[in-house]
Amino acid sequence: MKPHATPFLGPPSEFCEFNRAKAVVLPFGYEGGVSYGRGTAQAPQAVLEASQQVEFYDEDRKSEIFRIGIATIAEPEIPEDPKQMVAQLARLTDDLLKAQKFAVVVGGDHSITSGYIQTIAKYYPKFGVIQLDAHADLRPSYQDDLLSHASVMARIREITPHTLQIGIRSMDITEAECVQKENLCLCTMRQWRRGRFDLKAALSTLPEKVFITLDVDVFDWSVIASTGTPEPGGLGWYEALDLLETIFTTKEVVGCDVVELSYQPHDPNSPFAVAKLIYKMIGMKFAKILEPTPTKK
Ligand SMILES: [Mn+2]
Repeated sequence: MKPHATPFLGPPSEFCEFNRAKAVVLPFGYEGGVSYGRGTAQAPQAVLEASQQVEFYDEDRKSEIFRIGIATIAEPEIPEDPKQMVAQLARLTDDLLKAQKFAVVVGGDHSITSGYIQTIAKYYPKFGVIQLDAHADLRPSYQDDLLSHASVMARIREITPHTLQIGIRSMDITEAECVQKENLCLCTMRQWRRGRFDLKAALSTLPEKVFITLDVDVFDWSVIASTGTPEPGGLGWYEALDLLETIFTTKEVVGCDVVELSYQPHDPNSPFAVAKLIYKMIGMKFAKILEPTPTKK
């Protein structure tokens, strides 16, 4: 696979070599399904550029996470047609899983997740999907589009019934009925904030292997402001990191994507936060093998 000209983080070149990398960042800025704000097509490039400013050393891991090897794939030409786009991402992620990489896909709008999930289903007969998102994304279809970003969890639930949705604060009545009728494990942002959600208990109902799909609109605007369909009142930075840490230490995370960032030239903070988040998640994934980097006293 062709390496990206701006590798994630910009570490010394031997650490972004594909063969030795344990993690791979795949930029995939598909924007076909965005219904409100635009700018997701340029988001992966903005994240890669912002990532050059992220410190190599991570104070939580007490380690330079990049040493496990993080390769970055050149962004492909993405077809406009949603079906072809999903098939393309399924092929690309298949190549990465075949090579036993932990692949982080950087979107792009949320419709791309269907492609990655098809691959996960091929490799793992039983897996769960944890969605961090402001929106339930459970509409059977949206604007006659089955592959719309507003329907992504409906599509995923056709592949696996094991889903957990956290941070939700926007849904229509059909989605609310679906949650009720199918008894879905969904934690609204308000339930989360009131401390009425037992995350560990919810995680224990999921299979051991899980995929995390993180829509950046789950965050509060003070963390990430630039997203296609913003909703007030989301997760704080440390709150999200603690939540993710619990997932990564309780389950085997087999893949993840970060979607719906929108590139806005006046906002350098949002892509930087996404870059740092991705670095932290890679650190969580490989926490057990990361050696603490010696620091001078
Ligand atoms: Mn969303």
